[in-house]
Amino acid sequence: MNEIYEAIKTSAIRIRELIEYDDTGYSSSINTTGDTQLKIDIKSDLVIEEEFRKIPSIKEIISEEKENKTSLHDNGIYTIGYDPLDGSSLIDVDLSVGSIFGIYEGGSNGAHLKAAVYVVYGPRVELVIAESDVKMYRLNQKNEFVYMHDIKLKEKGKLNAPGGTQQGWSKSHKKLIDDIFQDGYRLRYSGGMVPDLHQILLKGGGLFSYPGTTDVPKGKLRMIFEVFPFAFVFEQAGGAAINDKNQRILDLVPSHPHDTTPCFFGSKKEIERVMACYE
Ligand code: P6P
Repeated sequence: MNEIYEAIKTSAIRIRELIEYDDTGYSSSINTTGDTQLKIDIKSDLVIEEEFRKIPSIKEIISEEKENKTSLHDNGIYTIGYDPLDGSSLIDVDLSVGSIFGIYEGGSNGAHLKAAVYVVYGPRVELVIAESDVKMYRLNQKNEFVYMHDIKLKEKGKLNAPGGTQQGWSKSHKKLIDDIFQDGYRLRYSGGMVPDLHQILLKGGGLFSYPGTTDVPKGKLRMIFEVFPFAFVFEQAGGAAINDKNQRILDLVPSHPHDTTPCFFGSKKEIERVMACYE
């Protein structure tokens, strides 16, 4: 697994260069989810694929920027689902973005996840690796990722990150979000899943929600390369992650590589409130 982490670190350093200096204009292509691809989306995807091709233990990759799986090594054991540059449209307004990786073995359902990694490209570049625990690293001036500390969620937090088009929320979801704000939680939502979840993890907890809405009933966030990896991180950090049927996210089975799900990530107490709301 360490050779995979090293490849992700190398990719992160190369992608950080693209973010700072490359063209963030739109390409002429559209990805499977229907997003118009930025040139930087495609370049970041190629960087990661190039680094992963060097690793014999990687059997195949599933990228948000590609329609189908890509086989790398017949004798490999890991499937890596990844979003090379999540929230890339935020680069043009100089907000933080990220890369997300799920490392699976024997399939690409939540239950097959063995580790999760994400990178935040913000004022600093930080990398988080979740296995049995959650460890955070920060890029130094010598382009080394230095271990900073473990990440643990408190039972109850203070931040509320409500995603999705509000006019499309159900009445019960709107009441859940309003009640949480009535209890004094602070609004923290940038539209970038990686920095928004990283903030909740570092600040001890809260709730990130991206529900099903009238415009996207199954939610917007993709299971294999966005939702499963962060569900793994939140559980290993002492929190929880469920869908709108009170099912554990990591028990879900995607119907196709780009399948989405409504999702709630948070500290234990906040997830209990979601469960009561969606009972
Ligand atoms: P909305 C970015 O495009 C993204 O996929 C996630 O990073 C983010 O959480 C979500 O979409 C934001 O979606 O509908 O709130 O703009």
